[in-house]
Amino acid sequence: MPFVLPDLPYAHDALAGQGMSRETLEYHHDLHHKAYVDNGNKLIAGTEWEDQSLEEIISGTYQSGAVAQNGIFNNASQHWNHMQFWEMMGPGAGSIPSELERRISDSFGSVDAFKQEFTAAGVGQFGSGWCWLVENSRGELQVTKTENGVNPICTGDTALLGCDVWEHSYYIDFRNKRPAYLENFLNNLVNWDNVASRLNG
Ligand code: MN3
Repeated sequence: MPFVLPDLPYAHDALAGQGMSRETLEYHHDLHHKAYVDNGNKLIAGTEWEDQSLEEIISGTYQSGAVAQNGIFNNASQHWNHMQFWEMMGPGAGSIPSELERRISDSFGSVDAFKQEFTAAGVGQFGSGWCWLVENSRGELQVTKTENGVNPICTGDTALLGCDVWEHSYYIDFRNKRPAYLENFLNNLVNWDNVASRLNG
């Protein structure tokens, strides 16, 4: 199925008071995300992937490991990653729902300890990529990091929270200060209700 660029679930300036400017969202959503959609559609046209779901394209091209599929994988996975990323943020910093807070504390000791591990994963991802809070197949919460467009679909995990640590995500608002961007993301930008809604059980 053709990739479609969704509208942001809020106005471009809705997160400006929380550390993500209108300019960042104009570049990041309207240009970067759109490019993954447009390039992905060009690459899947006329191929075996054309009629597959986005998730099938991501896991199928990743598992094939074929160099010829890299372009399709990269654009499909980045399209999926950004759709999750927009939904995982929101206007107004809400509190963490109690069930999610309990699961985080059970897995990491405390919410603060989770935030430290998540930030360390994002800071420690050399070059472009993502850091994640995932629920694995055993129902455990884990922090992971991935390079470029690789995401939890590739490892069979459920993405609860993901943060884009490509420079285009933070350079306008935070310049080279990736740790400050990650700290602000966790404390001011995350839509914890959305994160909690992704738990499997
Ligand atoms: Mn990005």
